Amino acid sequence: MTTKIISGIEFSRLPSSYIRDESERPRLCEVDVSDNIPVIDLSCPDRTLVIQQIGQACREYGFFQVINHGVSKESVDKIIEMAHEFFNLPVEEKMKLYSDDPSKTMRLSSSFNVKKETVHNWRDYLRLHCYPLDKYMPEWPTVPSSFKEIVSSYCSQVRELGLRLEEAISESLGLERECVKKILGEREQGQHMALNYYPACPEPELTYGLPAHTDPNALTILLQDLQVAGLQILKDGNWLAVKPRADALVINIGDQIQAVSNGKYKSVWHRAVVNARAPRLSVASFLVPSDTAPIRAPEALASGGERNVYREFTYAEYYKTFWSRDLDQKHCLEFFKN
Ligand SMILES: O=C(O)CCC(=O)C(=O)O
Repeated sequence: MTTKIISGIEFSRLPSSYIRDESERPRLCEVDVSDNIPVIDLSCPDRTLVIQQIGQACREYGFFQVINHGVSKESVDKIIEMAHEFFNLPVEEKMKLYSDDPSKTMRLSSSFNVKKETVHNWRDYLRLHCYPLDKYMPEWPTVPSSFKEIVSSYCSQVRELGLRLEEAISESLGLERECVKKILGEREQGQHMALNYYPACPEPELTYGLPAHTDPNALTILLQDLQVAGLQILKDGNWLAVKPRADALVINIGDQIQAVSNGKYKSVWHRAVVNARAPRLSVASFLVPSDTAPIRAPEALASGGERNVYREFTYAEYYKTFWSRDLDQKHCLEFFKN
């Protein structure tokens, strides 16, 4: 990379280090925009129905949207506005936070894993650890001055939503409500956040914001820019564009829930594409197992005729494997198969 970050820098052509081989390009005209992923209303009083809808979405898509999710509109609006403000800061200001070391608990970086990848991605991102807040907040950015207040409030609300969803996912697998949460480390589960910024791209057909990947964590809660679409998921071998919806958050199953469900729910490939018209922003919140919790499917899902698809591991071990590679290689869970 000639510059370490791309937000705030003018490009008339896509630098060659971002150009994918012809066979790997996004082929944007072939993407399906006719469908949308399931929308689940969490305020529905019929809990059995909600659990059944969640189970079906997890089996068929690995993705769903939630509305009436409990994260306030005020908080959503504020974090989007603040994130734009952050990425519009002068390059020198942002570079004070730059690091390409994935083990850092707060860093601004670019692309995905610049030390491991051969082709770069058209994205800058600020990655934060967010739980426990009192441990990590002191190292968060202090510019814009509202950063800590806005992000901490958003994180707390998203965490509650994530824990509720883990309960519903547990029940949808026929398990006790608390079962999945317990395996992942109960309330000690960690939480990370990526504020993703994809600047307008001079040649969007040649590159990605993020190439196809699955998420290494348990559950992802994504807030999408309303103005600019870019998230696409792989469904039955075709890429499907997820239309941003004003009142919704996008949820996807990560690798850890795939492991805990013994492969019944899939951590689905998804990607972010870029466009020439406008920058795009997304806020991804990740619930992650506590570092030492033994990750394995409960007996109810891996007994009788059903063998355990994955060996037991810890998230610390998994995370190290995930970040030791480029992003769009084979599914990281393949390394943990029995
Ligand atoms: O920006 C998006 O829509 C996708 C973000 C994503 O997949 C990620 O942060 O892992």
